[in-house]
Amino acid sequence: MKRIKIGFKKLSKYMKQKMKHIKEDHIIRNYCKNNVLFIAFVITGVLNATILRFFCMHSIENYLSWKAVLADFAVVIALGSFGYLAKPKNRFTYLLIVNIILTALCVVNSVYYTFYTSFASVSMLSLTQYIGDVGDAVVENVLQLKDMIYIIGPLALIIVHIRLKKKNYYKKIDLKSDRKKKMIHTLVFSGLLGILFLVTMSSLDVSRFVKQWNKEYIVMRFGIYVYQVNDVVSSIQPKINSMFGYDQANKDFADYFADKEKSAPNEVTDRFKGKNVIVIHAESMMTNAMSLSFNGQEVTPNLNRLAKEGMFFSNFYSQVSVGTSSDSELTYNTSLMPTKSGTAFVSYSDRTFNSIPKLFKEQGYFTFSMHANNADFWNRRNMYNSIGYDQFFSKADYVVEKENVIGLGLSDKEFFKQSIEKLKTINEEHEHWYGVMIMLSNHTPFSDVEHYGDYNVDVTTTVLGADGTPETVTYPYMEGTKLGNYFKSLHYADSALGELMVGLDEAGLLENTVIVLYGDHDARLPKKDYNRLYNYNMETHEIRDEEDELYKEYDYYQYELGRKVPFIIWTKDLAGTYLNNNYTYTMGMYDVQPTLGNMFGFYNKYALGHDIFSTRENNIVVFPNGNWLNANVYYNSQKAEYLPLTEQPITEEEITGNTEYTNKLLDVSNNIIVFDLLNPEKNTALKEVEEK
Ligand code: GP9
Ligand code: MN
Repeated sequence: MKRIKIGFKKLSKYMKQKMKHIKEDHIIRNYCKNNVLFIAFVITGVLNATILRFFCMHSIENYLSWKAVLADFAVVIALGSFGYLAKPKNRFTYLLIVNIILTALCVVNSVYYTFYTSFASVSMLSLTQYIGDVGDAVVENVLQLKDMIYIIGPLALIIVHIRLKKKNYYKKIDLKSDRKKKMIHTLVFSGLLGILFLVTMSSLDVSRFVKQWNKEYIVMRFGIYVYQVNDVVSSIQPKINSMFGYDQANKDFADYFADKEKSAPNEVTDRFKGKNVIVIHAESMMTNAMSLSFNGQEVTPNLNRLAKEGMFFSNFYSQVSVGTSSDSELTYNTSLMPTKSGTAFVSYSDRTFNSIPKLFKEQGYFTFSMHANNADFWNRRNMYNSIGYDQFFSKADYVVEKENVIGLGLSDKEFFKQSIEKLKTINEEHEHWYGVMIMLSNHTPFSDVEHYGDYNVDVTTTVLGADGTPETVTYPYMEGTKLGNYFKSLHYADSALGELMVGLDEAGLLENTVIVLYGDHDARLPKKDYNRLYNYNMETHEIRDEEDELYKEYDYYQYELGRKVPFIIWTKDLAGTYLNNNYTYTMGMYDVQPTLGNMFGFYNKYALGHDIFSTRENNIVVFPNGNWLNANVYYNSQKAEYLPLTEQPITEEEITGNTEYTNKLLDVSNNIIVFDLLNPEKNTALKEVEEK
């Protein structure tokens, strides 16, 4: 302790001396005097980046985000530091070139933002072939005065340079100082700013930076320059991944699919052939909430009605990785698993996919997706070309009034209302159509509580008061918890679903239509909230502890098994027919494509899942982290242990066999995407496998 005190005293003495030295020797003034050009370079670079944020994000905390300003300073100073290596007379040229590049970045992003409300990516350079077609329109309609303002940066630098030259500045400075030393000092300073920036990063910052899809957020927190570096790295990574191991991947692919045969027809084969389809991507809807009620009111009455009247798969799992919504769309559409690194939607959007829309298109369907969010979220704008939709209705196609916004964007109720109008036109123009509606309101962190409408997750009960008269008492139960807010949010989304069904029916759009609904992934809620949900004692209004014999443990396995999401296939006339059931087969998102394929008459040999009516009780669901699940057992690959789900004895062979199957499947899936193995031009084995 004493030592620390002495050390601290010494340090503060040293700092004081240094500060005195800086003050007395006019170090800052001299530095500024000797580095006018460099300072002008730094200020213009940072200013341009700030102006860009100002025009794109209209709130002060965004464009004056100190984190972004700090990052901009660190990058611009680092880039400028190399200028010190050049002789003073060449230094201007270097700084001007860098400044022009940074300015160009701001101009491109400014124009791009006006066009797409998002930021540019180098991966889009492959789309430059289309620029010729739209070039004139861009100049006429989009290039505005605000996009030109950044040019003031290089102009200011040139003016500063001319004035300095006149004053013979370049002859006076730097003659004695060591250029290399100056460069290193400047670089170290920028490094210190970088470290300061890093330590202020929150876990949300890190996660969004790694996932890379929320471009607005990255620019807002990291600045445009860091965003662009991040973007370049993420664009190169898939190319590096696909450089090595192609031959082995190709061979494994051929072996894996060599003996695969189409399963025999069953009672649902071609059952819905030729019908129109509406797919509802139900954001964060979970199966376990379907059986819950608060104060006698179900959390999801409309979802429950669809489940009761249709084909309900109550043991259905999403198989997402870090790509959440986009991973579920990938697996749903292609029957492939999420990639091992990056996300397929962001890093591998140019690959070939045998997707549901493409297979419907072969039958003459018009295919589309509707989602009232920015089209660049999860890189949907690009990926949807590879998935093969004919049309994508995104935020730009919806009227988003402020009062209709919940959470991330346009409320589900308003989204459905406007979508029905679009659907009416599609229905008039196309004989067969297949469309997906992606919901948005029920999204983490479920905190927009005041917009969800009235739904209480407390317990209201009547007790007899001291004088014998009945009294109404309310206990909080799930009120104030994240899970409680989720139920409120889910209840809102469910009511939007109810309104959609009514609206579709009124528009006559349910007559020849199959509704397919899937929960995209679980709500990723804290385990302790589930503990409260399942261990709340309704008599004492306390939480049961482990000592209590009624205590229900919500451990790792309960949590994993509780991540089930609903999968429902519904038509207006299905209730009461032989198909109207609760199907309890263990099923995953990758089984959807083959299952729908069997019902609608299409087939993809390279699906990794199975038609559930062919596998039934023998189905297996694998997860991106190597865990797997079948009717008998849930296997935890991280701990190499498992939870038996039935009384049936589990053999060592079953565990090792299924674990090998899982690893192989994940490898093959990853290789298909990384090496673009479904592209006949890239995969020489494809034709051979096809012919077998
Ligand atoms: C974004 C929406 C939500 O447009 O689909 O994505 P998520 O955060 O669930 O992956
Ligand atoms: Mn989602």
